[in-house]
Amino acid sequence: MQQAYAEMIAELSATKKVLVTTHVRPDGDALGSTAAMVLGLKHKGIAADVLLLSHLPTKYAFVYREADIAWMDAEAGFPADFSLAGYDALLVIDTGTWSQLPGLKPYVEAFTGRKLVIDHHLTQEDWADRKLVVTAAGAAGEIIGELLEQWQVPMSRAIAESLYTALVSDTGWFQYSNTRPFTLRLAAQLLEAGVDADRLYQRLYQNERPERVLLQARAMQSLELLENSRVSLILISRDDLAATNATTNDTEGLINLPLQVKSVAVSVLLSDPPEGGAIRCSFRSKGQMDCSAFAQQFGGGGHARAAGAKIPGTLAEVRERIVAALAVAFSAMS
Ligand SMILES: [Mn+2]
Repeated sequence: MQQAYAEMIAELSATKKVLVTTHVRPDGDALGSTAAMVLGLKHKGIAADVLLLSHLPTKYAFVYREADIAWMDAEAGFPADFSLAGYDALLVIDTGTWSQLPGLKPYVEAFTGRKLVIDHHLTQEDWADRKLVVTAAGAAGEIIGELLEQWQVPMSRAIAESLYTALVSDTGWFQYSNTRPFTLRLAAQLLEAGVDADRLYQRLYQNERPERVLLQARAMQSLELLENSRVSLILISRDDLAATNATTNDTEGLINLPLQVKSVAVSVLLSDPPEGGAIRCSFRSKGQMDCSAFAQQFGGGGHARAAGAKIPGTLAEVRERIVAALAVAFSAMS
């Protein structure tokens, strides 16, 4: 594994200008990891630009603002003058699959520079020239933290705050099973570098817009318990979003709420995006069911305990399909 880090560092050291990007709908890990990486590259005298495939989410905008990270936004299409031609390398962080990188593939296929991936997801596709994939890492931020240390980049407060945001976002503030001793050792280093954890906690968890909490209240009214209360199902319709003035981003984290029920082994959230297109399906498990395998039967993927898929159809149709597949999965288990 040390060798894999050394090889990625050698790749990056050979560049003068890198484009850093991450998955669509970036979360705290995606944004914190890319911010820390850009700061690390700049420290090494390497120019780095950021491309986001979605708008910068309001909740995490502070990560980029405070680290003084500029970014291009391709949510509404790629900028007319966008090109990879000026870059020595493309560095994709926190995903390794095209489905998470909408619109990017034609640019990457025409790109003659190095294609690099740093990720912690199980689901991978083979298109990169070099990959640093650590599936044991709770967050991509752990891999970036390790890489920057091996590259001897000093742990500035801005890097530390970015990485702390990455860690706490993907580990549920160190509560989920993906938290490992390394996660906490790195977190300790980040605190020593000056992270204000209380301020970050308030920013991330006590900073909600009322629209989001109203959406939660409405979504929870749709809660169904299936399979002997081992499965929870929440539906979010376009009406729910419209009535509460909430956006798709406001659904983040909602899937965790039913897991507080003791009997619930798997939580499922289906939402109908207001912009149209396939139903977004999210799956969370306490460990009995492999969500990644479950999602793969619908063309999705992810981790064993957290995965997702996009399934075409109406909310009711997709609900039927998911409920039927869950019945099969649970009959195989018991
Ligand atoms: Mn991640």
